[in-house]
Amino acid sequence: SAAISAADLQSFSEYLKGCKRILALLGAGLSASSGLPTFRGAGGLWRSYDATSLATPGAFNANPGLVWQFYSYRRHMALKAEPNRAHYALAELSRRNKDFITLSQNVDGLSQRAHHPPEQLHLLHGSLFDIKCTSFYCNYSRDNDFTDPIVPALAIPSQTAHPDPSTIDKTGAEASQSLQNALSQSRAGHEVDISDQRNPIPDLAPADLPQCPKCKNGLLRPGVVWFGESLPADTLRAVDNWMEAGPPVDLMLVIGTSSRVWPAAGYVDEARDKGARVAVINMDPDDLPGRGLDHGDWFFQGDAGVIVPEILK
Ligand code: BJW
Repeated sequence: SAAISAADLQSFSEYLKGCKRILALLGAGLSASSGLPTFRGAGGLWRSYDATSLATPGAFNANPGLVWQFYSYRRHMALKAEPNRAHYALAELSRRNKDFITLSQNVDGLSQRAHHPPEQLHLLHGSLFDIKCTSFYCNYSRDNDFTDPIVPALAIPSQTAHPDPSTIDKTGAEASQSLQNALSQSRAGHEVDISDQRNPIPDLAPADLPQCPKCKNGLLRPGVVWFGESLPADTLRAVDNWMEAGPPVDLMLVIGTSSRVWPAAGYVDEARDKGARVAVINMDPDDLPGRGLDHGDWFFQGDAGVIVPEILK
């Protein structure tokens, strides 16, 4: 890519050859070239909502139907998207180097679908496809649920146009009919984006949303980490163990993240304190991690989908 200077590419490649312990932090920009919108900046809107304003327990409690429509749309889009060359390049580097771990803030499942070795992939913010009960007293959860839509009422219009009869019960069929009516301005037979601003967002009753099969009392929710919630304890522990275990960290890759969200962003300075040189891959030269760039760091400006496979080659 024209954005990479030959000198930077050469010094990075030379350094990479001698690296043993490598850490990567991934953000939404990695999946931008797979067509998935990021959270901040251009594309950070779902309909009229700021995407980050919906990613809170308060938003879910206030309007679970709205928040479920946001996540149902994101599940659908993620399933339709394909991993890009950067996801594959990172998976390949993991296979070559068992002392390389990746901390992903992404919940879209694209690294897993690019066959990233699971034991080297730590999901800091959970997954859109893990589902858990919201009831404080219930511990129900299930992973890798790719049902789309997860309940009929959450179908987007292109799905309700040709409903799969096997997934629709009576209540669900009624619910999906009402969604279809609510979105009747959409062009029949086309893949209609639920983010289309002309269509009103249907009001969904809690009864139409995913229900817990165990306690039969709580609503289910996506197994992602919302603002104010703790990151998965076992994941944090595994990352800490890796940090503490070995010799110094040689390299920290920071790919497609605005580095605004904690504690994820804090790993960059932690790796730096352990000796790591940092390589940032981002479209925006202002989105630098922690203390910014040091002498000996790299900044590769541009599309991660192009740059990451180029520099890891
Ligand atoms: C490209 C590109 C291309 C585009 N190629 N690049 C310390 C200080 C201040 C606040 C806190 C703190 N510690 C904790 C907090 C509170 C809070 C926080 O960080 N707030 C800040 C925003 C101020 N953190 C938390 O609440 C965390 N929990 C926690 O700390 O618990 C303990 C605690 C609780 C309460 C108080 C104190 C402690 C939880 C954070 C959970 C974040 N969850 C979300 C939603 C997940 C579910 C979902 O997907 O809906 O995670 S928010 C959202 O942001 C999502 C992302 O993973 C995360 C990071 O965003 P990311 O990936 O960086 O995306 P963008 O859009 O921001 O950036 C995209 C980048 O790509 C840009 O730079 C583009 O330029 C670039 N780009 N196209 C390359 N093609």
